[in-house]
Amino acid sequence: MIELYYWPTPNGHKVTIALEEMGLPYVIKPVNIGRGEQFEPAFLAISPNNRMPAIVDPDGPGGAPISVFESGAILQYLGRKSGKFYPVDERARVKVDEWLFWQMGGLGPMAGQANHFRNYSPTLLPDMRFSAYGANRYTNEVHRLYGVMNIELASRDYIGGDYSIADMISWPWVAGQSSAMIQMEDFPHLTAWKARVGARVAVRRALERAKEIQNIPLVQQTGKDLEEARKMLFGQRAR
Ligand SMILES: N[C@@H](CCC(=O)N[C@@H](CS)C(=O)NCC(=O)O)C(=O)O
Repeated sequence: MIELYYWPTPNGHKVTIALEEMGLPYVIKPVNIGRGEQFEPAFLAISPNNRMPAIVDPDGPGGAPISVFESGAILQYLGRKSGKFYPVDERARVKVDEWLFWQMGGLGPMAGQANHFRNYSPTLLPDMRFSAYGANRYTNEVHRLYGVMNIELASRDYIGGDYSIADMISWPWVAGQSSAMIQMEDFPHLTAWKARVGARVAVRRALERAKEIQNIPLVQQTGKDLEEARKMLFGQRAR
């Protein structure tokens, strides 16, 4: 069974959605990023960037185990392994790859920064003058990126072709907290896609799996623990 190193965030949801869609059996190994479990040596051995998600497939190429980190690489690996939602035809695959990398280099990081500047910087760094600039810059960029998706989705039901890992990778960054900062009425085609993908049985199942561990608190919500968790998550430099 594939081991999924996971915490219920948009980047984590991408992989549960893919595993559910592809019908690959998996077991969730929670990585409590608020408690620093991403820095444990056993986890760093499979994910040297101290970020989840990561997977270990005991039945990798040649029947030997393989580990994969970075959600884009994980989805491509699972698509190749299952032969599902990642076309083999080169022209169709290039389309999926374009949107996959677009998400990895654009939508995910920009929405992540927008969430950070909007939700955390005012409380973490009250004396910093630049947080409004950061919030504004990244929120605008998410708005621009949503607009790009909206145009793509005006003429098709899914991103870059048939339903694929390109949809799975972007959906959590449109369906979750990120869309709360955007006027979604500006993007009717994107809104329809969000509902279309969100209605899929496998996507519903993936979000149910998240609930299994959502009861584990990310951080203690008060006092020193919260302070420590935020310092660890938001003040990282090279180790
Ligand atoms: N590019 C990575 C990003 C993963 C990522 O940012 N994961 C966050 C949670 S959403 C994490 O593990 N954070 C732990 C930390 O900041 O130490 C991917 O797509 O897999």
